[in-house]
Formats: sequence, structure tokens, C-alpha cells
Amino acid sequence: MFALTSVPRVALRASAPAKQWAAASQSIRHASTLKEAVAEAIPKKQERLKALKAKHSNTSLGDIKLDNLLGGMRGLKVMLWEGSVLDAERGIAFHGKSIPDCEKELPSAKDLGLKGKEMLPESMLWLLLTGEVPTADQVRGLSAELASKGKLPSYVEKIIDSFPKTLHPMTQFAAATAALNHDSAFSAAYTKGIKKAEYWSPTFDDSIDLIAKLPAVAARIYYNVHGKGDGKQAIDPNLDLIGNFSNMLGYGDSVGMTDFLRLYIAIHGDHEGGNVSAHTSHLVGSALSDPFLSYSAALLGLAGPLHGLANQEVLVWFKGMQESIGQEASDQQIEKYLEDTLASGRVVPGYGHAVLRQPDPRFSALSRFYEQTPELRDQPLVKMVQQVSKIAPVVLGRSNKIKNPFPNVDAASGAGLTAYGMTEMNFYTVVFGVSRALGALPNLVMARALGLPIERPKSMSIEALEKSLK
Ligand code: CMX
Repeated sequence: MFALTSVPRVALRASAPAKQWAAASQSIRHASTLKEAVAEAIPKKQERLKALKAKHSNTSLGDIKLDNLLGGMRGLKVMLWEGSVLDAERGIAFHGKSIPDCEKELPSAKDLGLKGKEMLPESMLWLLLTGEVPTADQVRGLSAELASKGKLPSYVEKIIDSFPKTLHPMTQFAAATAALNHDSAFSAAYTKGIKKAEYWSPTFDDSIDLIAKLPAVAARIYYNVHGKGDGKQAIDPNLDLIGNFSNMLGYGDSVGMTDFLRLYIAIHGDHEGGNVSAHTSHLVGSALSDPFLSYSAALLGLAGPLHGLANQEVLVWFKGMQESIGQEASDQQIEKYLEDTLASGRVVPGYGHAVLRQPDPRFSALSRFYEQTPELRDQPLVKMVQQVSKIAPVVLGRSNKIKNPFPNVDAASGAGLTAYGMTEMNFYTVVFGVSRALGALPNLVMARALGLPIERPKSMSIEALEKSLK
């Protein structure tokens, strides 16, 4: 087991001057495995948190209004989450790096000599866990590690194969993910009485194991429900995580689809901590449930139509629109269809956001991919996504209650999958679920490394509110 005591001294110093920080970060770039890099990053985080606590334990981060309590806790700063921060205007930043920064800096398929050019989700995982941009060699090593751990135990294959084809793929995904906890390193270590300071290490092992296996779980479900791919989990040790995922799904011959999946999965990985899936994994993990159970719960949250399932809902909505006004609809017809959706009391899926107040940079990244890819640019659904994204903000903007009329990532993501032949929309949230583990699981590792306690906010009854607000 990897103990913190093996961390080089330079990384352990609390107030190391800038040169030493640079040396520490240099050593992370030389770490041969992600676990070594994480072990080096953790003591710095621990010291920074200790310093904050020592100085600011009683400093206020804002007050709580009744609106916060009744309004889904919007805007309350009540969680520690290291991987990414979401700014209402600028969108997501992963350890300070925007999506375009990541596209420039993170090792891509091309950098690893693979077919394609998009950044690799492994690179994003490394960044999310360590705060560092990995080298191509480090990513290559991580890909190989994930490939070596990617095969499912036969009992999980049997569980998946026993599900009725009519059971929603997200329910199957969450159930199979929970079942993987049979072999949890964290659970086994906890039962043996592992020390609190070491919790992060088996949590890390489980997290890598799960990230490695999620593509095989997803592909088996895809095969059983939709008959595509071969369901056989032939994992090539020389391929990246998504190269293997694409093969298992049956799209491996399409460089375009494989590269699209890489981009899709890299940018859906983390969206700070307060969204339903991320927060759920954090909450469940805070009870020391292992990463398989915590992430299974996250998937069940992702399966809600106001969250991840919106990518399925968008396609359902588009299909309804095409049936109603045709594929070559005019701007006026689309405007009327949007107005009718609002008038019927339904939401327009793929639009709006609880935090963002500008178009989602993830939507922009996918749009850019479509514009730069000749085989996608003129696909009817892709064209319609772009057309609606210009009209919907005007229509939604007329409502005085909708705070963000702009497209979010779900408005665009299904169109690319459809264009490449994955037309089975009830599988789209599963693809999102393969991705969200890149952010949720590193947070579990960090939460344990930083010794964060069980979550237990205070709830209030109407009577208690009446009394305290008198
Ligand atoms: N269509 C219609 N009405 C919308 C809307 C939309 N796209 N977005 C917000 N509204 C409505 C809300 O339902 C709410 O109405 P009520 O007051 O009647 O309940 C009102 O506008 C105010 O909502 P808000 O403060 O602007 O947004 P919220 O923070 O409450 O909700 C979200 C955010 C994403 C749930 C909401 O915008 C929505 O339902 N969008 C459509 C579903 C969707 O795309 N979800 C995916 C989000 C990204 C993700 O998690 O994957």
C-alpha cells in the first residue's frame, strides 16, 4: 500500500518558497504513476487546508437567507471540491484551465500516436487529481493501467445479462456499478481497520478500478439492450480508454466517433461539486461508502431529466419537433414550437442552468467540433441544433423567470452521437455517466486525504422557521 510517509520531503513542507513549489511540481511531472503523483500532491493540499483552518475557521463566507434554504441551496458555499470551479460567466475551469486551455495543453490522441487529435480523458483525469498537466508518457502509462483493469468479473457480466432489455440503461448502469463493490479495496481495508490517514490510498485504487471498468459495463448494457458492439470486452492494452470503449461499442472503425467520444468524455468529467451527481457521490462517500457505492448513487442522480437525462430529453424533444414541423423548419416555425413547449408547462431541455449565466463552454466545444468536422457539419440534426441554439435564447429570454436562456452541454451532445450512428437516445446518459467519474471519484480521494467529515447539514421544519424568523 502507498503510504504518505514515502512522499519526498520537498512536497511535505508547509510554507515552501516558490522555488520549492516549482521543484515539487517538477517531481510530479516525473512521477511514473498517477498514484505517485497524487501522493505527492496530497501533503501540499493538507498543509494549505490546515493553514486556512488555523486562520479562518470563524470567518464568514456569506449569510444564509430563507431563499437559499427553499431554493435548492443555490449559491451557498458549503462544499470543498478541488477539481474544478464553475464561474457563472466564464463557465468551467479545471484547476484554473478553461476548456480551450485544456484542448491546447492536455496530451491528445495525436500526442500519443493514436488515430485522432482530441485530448484524452486520461489527461483530464490526471489534471483533476493532481492539478498538473501530465506528460504524454504519464498518460500512456495511465492508459495501459486502465486497460489492464478494464475487464469485468464474470458475476457482474451475469448480473447485467439478467436485466430485462426494457430496464432503463441508467438503472442497469447504477446497479452494475454498485455490484462491483464486491471487490472494493476500501471496504476490505476498512474492515481490517485501516488508519484514517491511509483511507485515500484504497479509495484511489477503487476509483481507478471503477474508471477502468465503466466502459465495459456501459458497452455490455449497450450490446444487451441495443444489439450493437459485441459485448465481449476485447481490451487492447495499447489503446487508450476511449479507443477501447469505442471498439466495445462497435464504433472502433470510426476515427471520428472515437475522437468525438474522447472530447465528450473529457469535457463532461467535472462541473464543480454542487451538481446533483457530483454532490451525491460526495455525500454518500462522506459516510465512508466505497467508491463503487458512492458513484452508483451519483449515476442515479445523473439519471434525472433536469440533470444528465436532459441529453436524452433533448433528442426526444427534437424528434417531436421534426415530426410536428419537419426537418427543414423555418426560424418562425421553430420559434412557435419553442413557445408552445413553454406554454404547455414543460421545460425546453438543453437550455438553462442553475449556475451558468452565459452559453455553456462545453456546448461551444462540441459546436466547434461539429463545425470543424465535414462529415458532421451538414447532418440535419447537427444543423438543427445550431439553428435552435440561435432562436431558443431569444424565446426563453422573453420569460422573466428563466435566469439563463442559453444552451447547456446537453443541447449539443446527442446530435454528434446520432450523426455517428448511435441513435439509441436512452443510452446517451450512460455515456455521460462514463465521464462524470473522472471528476466525482478524484473528489472522493481528496475528501479522504483531507479527512473531511460525514456531511450533515441542518434541516428545518416550517414551524422551526416560523419561530426562528419571528
Ligand atoms: N425551459 C423552461 N423553463 C425553464 C428552463 C427551460 N429550459 N430553465 C429554467 N426554467 C424555469 C424553471 O423551471 C423555473 O420555473 P418555476 O419557477 O416555475 O419552477 C424558472 O425557470 C427559474 O429557473 P432557473 O432559476 O432559471 O433555473 P434552475 O436553477 O431552477 O434550474 C435547470 C436549472 C437546468 C434545472 C433548468 O434550467 C432546466 O430545467 N433546464 C432544462 C433541463 C436541462 O437542460 N437540464 C440539464 C442541465 C445541465 C446538466 O445538469 O446536465
